[in-house]
Amino acid sequence: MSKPRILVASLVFPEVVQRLAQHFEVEAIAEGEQWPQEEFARRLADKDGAYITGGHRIDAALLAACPRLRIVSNMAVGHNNFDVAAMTAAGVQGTNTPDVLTETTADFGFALLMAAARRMAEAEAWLRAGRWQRWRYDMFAGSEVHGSTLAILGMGRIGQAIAQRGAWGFGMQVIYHNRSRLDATAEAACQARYVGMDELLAQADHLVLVLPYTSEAHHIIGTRELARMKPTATLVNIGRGGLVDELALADALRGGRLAAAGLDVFEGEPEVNPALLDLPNVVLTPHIASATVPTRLAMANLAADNLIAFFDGRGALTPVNAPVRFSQGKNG
Ligand code: 8YV
Repeated sequence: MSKPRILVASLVFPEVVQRLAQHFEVEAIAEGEQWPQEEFARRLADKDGAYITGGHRIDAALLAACPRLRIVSNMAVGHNNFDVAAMTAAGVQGTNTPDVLTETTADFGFALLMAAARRMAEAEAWLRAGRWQRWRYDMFAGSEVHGSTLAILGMGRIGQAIAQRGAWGFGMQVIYHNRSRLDATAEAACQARYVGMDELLAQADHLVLVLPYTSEAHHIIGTRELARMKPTATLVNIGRGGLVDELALADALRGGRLAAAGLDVFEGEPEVNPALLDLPNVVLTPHIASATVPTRLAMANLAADNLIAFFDGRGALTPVNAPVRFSQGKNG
């Protein structure tokens, strides 16, 4: 019986590639290489499975060109790069890496909130530029974090972990909006109160976006929403760049209609909108919310475990669509 063929299309820990190679015939991208979508599709055409980190789009056209493909394992919890309906229709299993990154990502979301509200990046750049001649009472005076109102849009696992940090660590009033309301036990665990979108925007001292990106959530924060927020408020985005209309945000930050922002994700990443790059009151980080060594290793191993469990017949561990069963006969 030949081993399933796997394409590892993004760089990942060498030890994880070695693990995969014990189970599969592996073709892996090498340091310095880049596979644009067409090259990715060409290499995937004769593979049974793919290991990716979210950069590649899995849609109907790609699936039609990859008749052997049975599973795509995403090393990320967000899977907006998957056309889940097309994958299900093609009998292709999609998997992601939930849970293992929850607390780490929440830590970073909170760090970004604090950095933006307390003007840390701006102050640091100023100090490094040698501009600190004397201390002033109003130097980099920002907004309060403890005791303020923390508003969370998207109350999944990461949203709840951020809420807990705010409520229990910083004595914040936590409000949230989500497609569905949490049950009473979950609300009590993070001391969070469910509100409508308008109230969320109006009450927020700090608004954190942590909802999944879908076409309905495209630019969920734009000119209209920003106008409803307090001019002293902070906006933090650790979800996906497409949640925010970046030009509207840059405009609000420049015009003093929003105090500060912290962004870890960008609509055209790795390109960053030049309108944001020039602003002092936005903290910009390169999509690193889950980036600790132990968490990235846990994500990488879970993505590998999904492939291993799928092809040995146990079924994927963390599927995002209806479970698909692998049978050796199907691919010959
Ligand atoms: C990933 C993320 O590191 O898991 C997600 O959805 O955004 C990050 O944790 C990134 O997508 C690359 O895999």
